Amino acid sequence: MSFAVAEELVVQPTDPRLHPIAEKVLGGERLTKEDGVALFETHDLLAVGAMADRVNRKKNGDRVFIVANQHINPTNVCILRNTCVFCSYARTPKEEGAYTMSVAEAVAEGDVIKDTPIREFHIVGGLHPKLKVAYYADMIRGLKERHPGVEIKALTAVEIANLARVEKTSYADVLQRLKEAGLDTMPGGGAEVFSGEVRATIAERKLVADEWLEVHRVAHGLGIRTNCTMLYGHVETYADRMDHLAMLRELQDETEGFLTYIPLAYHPDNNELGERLGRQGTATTGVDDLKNLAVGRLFLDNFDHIKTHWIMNTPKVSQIALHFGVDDLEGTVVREKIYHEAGAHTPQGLTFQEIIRIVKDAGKRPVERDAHYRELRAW
Ligand code: V47
Ligand code: SF4
Repeated sequence: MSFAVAEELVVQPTDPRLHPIAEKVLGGERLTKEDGVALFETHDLLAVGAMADRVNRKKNGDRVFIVANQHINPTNVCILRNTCVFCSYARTPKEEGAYTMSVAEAVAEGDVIKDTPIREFHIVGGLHPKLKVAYYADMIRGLKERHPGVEIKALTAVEIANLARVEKTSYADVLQRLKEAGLDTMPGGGAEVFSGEVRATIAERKLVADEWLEVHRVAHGLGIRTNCTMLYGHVETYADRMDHLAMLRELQDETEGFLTYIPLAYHPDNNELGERLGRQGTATTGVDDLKNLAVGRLFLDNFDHIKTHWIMNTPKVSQIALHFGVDDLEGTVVREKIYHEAGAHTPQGLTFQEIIRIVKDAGKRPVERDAHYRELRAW
């Protein structure tokens, strides 16, 4: 094929609204929130993907970061059980199906994976009215003793704020004590959508945007890197999505503490919101999933990594996403609970070999990472 033909094949935007945005992307200029809304509104999906792919390749080449990890959800008892109306996982203490693991049980959960050395435990759960910092600190210490070299990503900003409330202390005190026990990084959950109006509808009593951002600011100040998320595909508008992303970008400008951004696709089964919206059985579409990842890559110009959570996006859409600006794939997971309660039909875990295959089959290079995205092995 001649070079001229190859050049012809490079995706050009067919939607004229994307022309000024493409120019900004090519020139390395920061996008506005209005640009982001246009990217969500357009039907020119391939142009959005091509722009995001270009930005990603400049940052990460053909590397895709993978991790042998395991999720541990120590309790589903949550004081917000009746007000986070999108959540299918939480229970009241006496409700059927409520559980709280002992520290020993949670530590024993970490023994399940045998086919590859586990590198990261991801620990999140409900806001238990009685559990204290010592419970989580003992769990972190126990897992680290049993799995030398493992790293711990634990507790969302919402859980940290709840521990501070239960113990009548500051975010910094809670985080410092967990760091001393061995906490390495924090996951990005609980952000949902920052808009006050949306929060009033879907998560009335959850900590507000400024509080969520403050927990992460304090963590970054203590040297704890964190992730961030956005729960999309329910009642939020495109403008709400862009306001949310702008707040994340602003904090990243200030602290440079975020490692990766993960858009989370709303799952409508077995929760009050899905029932209210008449949405059961209708998860987000593949196009919206890909756009959320690509817009994240294009708008969050100060982030190195954009992660697809294959549990929610499916392994197939996640594989395609590797050509839509994504360089980070959620790991082996092992026993996922939160989204499977909400209707996810994906497996509860993938083997490390399956993850490597997904990446290689997409023409990309799998790179096993540690919690700080340092390269451990590449294929
Ligand atoms: O904050 C709850 C979401 C989050 C539903 O940091 C739901 O690497 C969809 O944040 N449909 C917790 N989403 C999980 C999370 C996460 C996941 C994977 C990786 C990382 C990371 C973080 O799950 C909650 C909420 O936004 N969630 N219910 C539901 N029905
Ligand atoms: Fe509790 Fe989190 Fe579910 Fe809200 S989303 S009810 S805080 S477990």
